[in-house]
Amino acid sequence: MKITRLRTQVVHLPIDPPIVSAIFRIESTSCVLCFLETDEGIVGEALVHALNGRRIGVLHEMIRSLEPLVIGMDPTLGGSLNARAWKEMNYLGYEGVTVQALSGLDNAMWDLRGKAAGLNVSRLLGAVRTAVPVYASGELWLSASIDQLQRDAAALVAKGYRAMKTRVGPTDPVGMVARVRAVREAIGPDIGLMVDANQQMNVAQAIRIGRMMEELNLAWFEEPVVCHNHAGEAAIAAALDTPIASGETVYTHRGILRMLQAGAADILMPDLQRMGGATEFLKAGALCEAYNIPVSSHLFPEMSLPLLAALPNAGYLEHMPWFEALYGPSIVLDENGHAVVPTAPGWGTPFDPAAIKRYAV
Ligand code: SMN
Ligand code: MG
Repeated sequence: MKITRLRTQVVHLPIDPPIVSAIFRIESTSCVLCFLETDEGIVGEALVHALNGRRIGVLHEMIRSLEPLVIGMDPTLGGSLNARAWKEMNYLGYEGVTVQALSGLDNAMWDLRGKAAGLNVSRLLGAVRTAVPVYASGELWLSASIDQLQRDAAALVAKGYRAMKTRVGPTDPVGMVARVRAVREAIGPDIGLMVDANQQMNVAQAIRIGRMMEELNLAWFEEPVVCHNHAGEAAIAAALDTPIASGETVYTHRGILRMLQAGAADILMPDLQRMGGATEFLKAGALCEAYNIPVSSHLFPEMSLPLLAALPNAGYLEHMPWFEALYGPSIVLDENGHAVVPTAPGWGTPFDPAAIKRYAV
């Protein structure tokens, strides 16, 4: 089998109503859909995204520039892609748009490999499980009132979720903790609850607010401080009983390795796009295993689910529902509130062609 063409399609997905975290107001996400076509008619699919439609053109252009790396390649012999991509990317560097673009090609290649073998990516890798613990991440934003937080949290439990994440900011610690407490009261003691500060606190603020939240029995306190401050993250992790989660903003397995070496967090959450695709995500997962650190995914639930199913040290799948506009209802919960791993070949969750037409730019 040989790859004959990289086809790309930009789509624009509105997020309505807009959502607010400590770092962003988000009104939409745009995606570059990547399709690797082959001489056997099998097509590998993946997506790469950019918030609020900003710089999606840059990402698209970068992806297009990598097409020569895959033309003529047999996807089941595609292990040289990354080594050749690093040479290509040397001048622009190994963080940012270069690596994010590579993720589109690498992830489409993994879809092709699964489809060529007739196996879901999870089973191609030798799956550890058929369902993965999942948390709801698409609600409970800073834009919600306390009443709405409680209503939305209760509704998530009613839908079958056994865990969910809310957001916090650095201002008004007492008010902020009251919001998290309100969610805890709405869901009871047995549902997992995470909070995410999106890097907007300093170390002292994070330790103070973290101590105020200890009694709420959080599953984790995420990205308390700026993503480069691994020493600060480590100080917060040492000061609090609540586990610290971080890692969504670092690049490739080397970024994850630096965090592990610094003892930056109790739970690492590599982002499939910032890793540079599944090949790097799996390396990051293995490094975390060596450090006895659980791995949770960041965004991209449809592609992250089969990967977490194959990691012995998998933690929670983040269920961010934005991409369901393209796939249809993609994350199915079982009776334990875990996400059922698809069994169809490749990622096992194909794009809906009608949805692509609807959202095409
Ligand atoms: C997040 C990341 C990107 C966009 C919105 C929210 C957040 C998360 O950090 O972890 O989901
Ligand atoms: Mg986060």
